Amino acid sequence: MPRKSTAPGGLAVGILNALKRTGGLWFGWGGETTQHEPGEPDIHIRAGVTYATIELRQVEYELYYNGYANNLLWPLFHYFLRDMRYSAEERDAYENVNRIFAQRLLPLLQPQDLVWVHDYHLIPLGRLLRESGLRQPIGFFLHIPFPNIEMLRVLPAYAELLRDLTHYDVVGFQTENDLRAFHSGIEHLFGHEAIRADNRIRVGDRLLHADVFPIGVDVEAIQSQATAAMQTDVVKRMVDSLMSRALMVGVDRLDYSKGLVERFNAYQQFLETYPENRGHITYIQIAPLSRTDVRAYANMRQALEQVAGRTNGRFGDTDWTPIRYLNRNFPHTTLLGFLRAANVGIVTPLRDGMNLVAKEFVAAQDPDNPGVLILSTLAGAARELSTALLVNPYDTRTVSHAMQAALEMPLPERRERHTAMLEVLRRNDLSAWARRFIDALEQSAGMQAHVRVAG
Ligand code: GDG
Repeated sequence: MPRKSTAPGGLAVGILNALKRTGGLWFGWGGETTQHEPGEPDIHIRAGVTYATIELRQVEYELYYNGYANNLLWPLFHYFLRDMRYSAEERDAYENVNRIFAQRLLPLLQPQDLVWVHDYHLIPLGRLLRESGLRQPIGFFLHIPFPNIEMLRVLPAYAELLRDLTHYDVVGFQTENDLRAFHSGIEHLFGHEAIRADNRIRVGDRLLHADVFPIGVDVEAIQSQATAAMQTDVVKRMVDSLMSRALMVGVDRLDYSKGLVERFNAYQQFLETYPENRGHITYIQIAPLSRTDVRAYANMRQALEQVAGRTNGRFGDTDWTPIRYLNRNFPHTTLLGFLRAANVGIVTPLRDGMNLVAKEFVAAQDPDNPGVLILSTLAGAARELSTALLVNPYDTRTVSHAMQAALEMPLPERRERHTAMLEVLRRNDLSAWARRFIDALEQSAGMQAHVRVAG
């Protein structure tokens, strides 16, 4: 569970909402560090969910969280080799912290519980739980992309990582691409015959179900929250401040994978190429700080401040600021209000497992007068949201043209594109996603049970 002070990422937003419906136990790092050996989990109950959170020792926070998880696995899985750093000490910490997690989680589990492990910080957890004698089904869902074997092989412990994944009963990915990449690793390690036609993988005496489970959003809740948010002071003040200018909005955790530098450059190009828009559009970029202790993030932050400053310095006027760039965390419902108010939603990650903001933007629109989504082909969401304006985020010239096309798009076309996307979102919303995964997990053991979540 994230600290209150940090921006909630997609993982927390997605699973917490799903868990509130099924009930169950959430187990994970509470976001606090300590100088001592972490004690017993802190347990509290809220809205039908039991939260069991543990602390990390400061040194483990450095080596495990900042180090192995966010300085190695995150960049590697997003194909950013330049930002990746490997250290054997960090690898030991990754194993150790997962072992502590397994030890602390075990006593909280009941025999009929299903266990659903989330994301790259916890890949070894399934094996460690099994080694401690846990028998019930354990599933794993990867929120970020999975790299092809040619990329994964860069990791010294790539074989162990792949083997760890085979200890789960169900392994879920966001897209077909990620599943195929996983297959490439399995094939490399265990041979082609390990992959069976029915999405099962056989390794030794274990049979696991590896499949695609694209995460969704709660469409109805977003629609009503976004509509209500339009009446709040903070959203009204923002809308008034536009003085009838068009609005483009981006909402991203401040992360190099989100393509913000390229996006800012594209916006600058757009103002150059289409000067008639100067003074008539405002671009609000909300980018709450994340992982501030990781060096690659500090470098990117500096680059962004430079481009934003340059654009505002060059094109701005006494009564117009082209980019409003905010490193602030807003309440989620306020963000939904901003998204609804926008004529253009801009989501251009260089690589992204799914990207919930793209889906939230679509769900938040007024169906009678929807805004236009510009979406990167390198976001998992592009597979489902195929009627967005799809762009390659590195191609800043094309992105700048897409901004113009979005602003000029006639209402019937906007509606048509939006209706198609909304339909896709409704078909595979957040509860459908969680249900499908849990069904797969239950089938793996033919049992009905409570859900326990480690995230
Ligand atoms: C990972 C994967 C995958 C953003 N700023 C604020 C805020 N947010 C919310 C957004 C959205 C969530 O955080 C971000 O989700 P994303 O999917 O866009 O990105 P990641 O954090 O990288 O999430 C991603 C996701 O997991 C789920 O599987 O889609 O690919 O990288 O809901 O609205 N929320 C609040 N204040 C903010 O300032 N309250």
